[in-house]
Amino acid sequence: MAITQVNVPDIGDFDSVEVIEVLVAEGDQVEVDDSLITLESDKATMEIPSPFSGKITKIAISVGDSVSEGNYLLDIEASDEAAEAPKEAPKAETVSTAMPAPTEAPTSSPTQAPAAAQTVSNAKPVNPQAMGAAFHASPSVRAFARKLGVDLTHVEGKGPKGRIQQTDVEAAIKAVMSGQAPAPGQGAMSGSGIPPIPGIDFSQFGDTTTEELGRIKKISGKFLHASWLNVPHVTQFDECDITEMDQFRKDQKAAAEKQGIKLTPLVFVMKAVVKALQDFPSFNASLSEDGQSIIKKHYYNIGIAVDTPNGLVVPVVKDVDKKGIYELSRDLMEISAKARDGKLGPKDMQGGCFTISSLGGIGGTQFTPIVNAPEVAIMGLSKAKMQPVWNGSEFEPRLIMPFSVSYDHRAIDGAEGVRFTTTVANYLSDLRQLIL
Ligand code: CAO
Repeated sequence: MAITQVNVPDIGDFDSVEVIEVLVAEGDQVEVDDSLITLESDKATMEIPSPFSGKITKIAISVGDSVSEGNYLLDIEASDEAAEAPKEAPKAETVSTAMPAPTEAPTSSPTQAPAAAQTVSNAKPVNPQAMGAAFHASPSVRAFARKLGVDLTHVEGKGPKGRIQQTDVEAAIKAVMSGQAPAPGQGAMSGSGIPPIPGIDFSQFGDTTTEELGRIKKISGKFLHASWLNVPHVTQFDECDITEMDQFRKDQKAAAEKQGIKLTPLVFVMKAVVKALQDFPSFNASLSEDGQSIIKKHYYNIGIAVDTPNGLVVPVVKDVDKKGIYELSRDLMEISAKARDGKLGPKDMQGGCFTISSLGGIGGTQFTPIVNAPEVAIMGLSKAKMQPVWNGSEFEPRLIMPFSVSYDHRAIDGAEGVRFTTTVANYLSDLRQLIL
């Protein structure tokens, strides 16, 4: 059986390229096209395929050597059919010289071209793979990663010059499988590959106890995280003068109580918000799943964030546009009681268009609520306070309520955002406008 010397084939304009991988060992059996060596220039990585099947009898280069076209790489003892094949097989058409194989492999340095009599430049043309700026990896490593569905942009290369090796891909898979690293895209729920927060053993600093999160916190946490990561949020801060509104509320309070109704500022805000949603339909909307369309809703259901001992829930008050202040107050009392008793059904929480989160009964000056996706906007109410307001000739005590609106910037522009908050503030400062 003939021993055939394999040299560096035509590698285009590249000269003196580094051997970064020797993919075979002496004694290995190879088939036609099996990758033998990987070369890397500053622009591309290239694998040298085997021109025939046979056994590797000698390897003349090692990782780190520099080689050019014609340099001696290794010897293959071609199998019987393979020895014949180069003449017949179409793949062998690229053989540039067909000299008899040397009986002894030359000992020349890989950077020197072997003597013509010893040279069989038989390799097929290589397929250089351009090196992206993102990572360096040989074609065999790329192929390995592709086979296992690993995105190499998420793999840290530990090879020379940060090159990604097969062992790096294996380590990345192992880290995900063992839970030490999140699968790329998993943490983000949208493929953003967020670096994980490292786990810390806090007991090294003092006593700790660990309590599992409640069911509602786990569920709402997932939705909040998805919205936080998927929705480009903008929060517009504003404030409104609710002096007259609150006076009206107080005037109605006793009468309302007689009917078992507790009147709070929230119901007035709900009415003002709905009127503003009618003025600004893109706030009463959702984006289509592909993000290419806006779905405007012609009904006005408002979600109300309710704080319960088990966590945050958002029941929905339906048809707010069709209801008066008393009816809305009744609905609000009913859903908050159901929420706190853990008796809300799925229907109570469906169909919302816009959400209000009111912390006004507790305190705070401003906060940035997270959009309750797929809705596109949410309002946060903070505690109203008496403040001195300049009326042009003197300071007047006025009840000022700070509020914010967070919105999905894909659906709503900034100018529209502030027009919306200004409009809500106007309605709340003069409730008569709601009946115009
Ligand atoms: N400024 C000043 N006072 C306010 C106010 C505001 N913005 N909003 C409510 N108040 C007053 C009410 O008038 C009431 O006082 P009176 O009894 O003297 O009239 C008191 O605060 C308590 O109101 P409330 O909270 O019981 O009622 P509400 O209608 O304002 O709110 C509900 C109902 C269910 C929204 C509320 O109880 C709640 O759960 N809020 C928390 C929501 C939450 O956790 N959001 C955060 C989401 S993000 O994590």
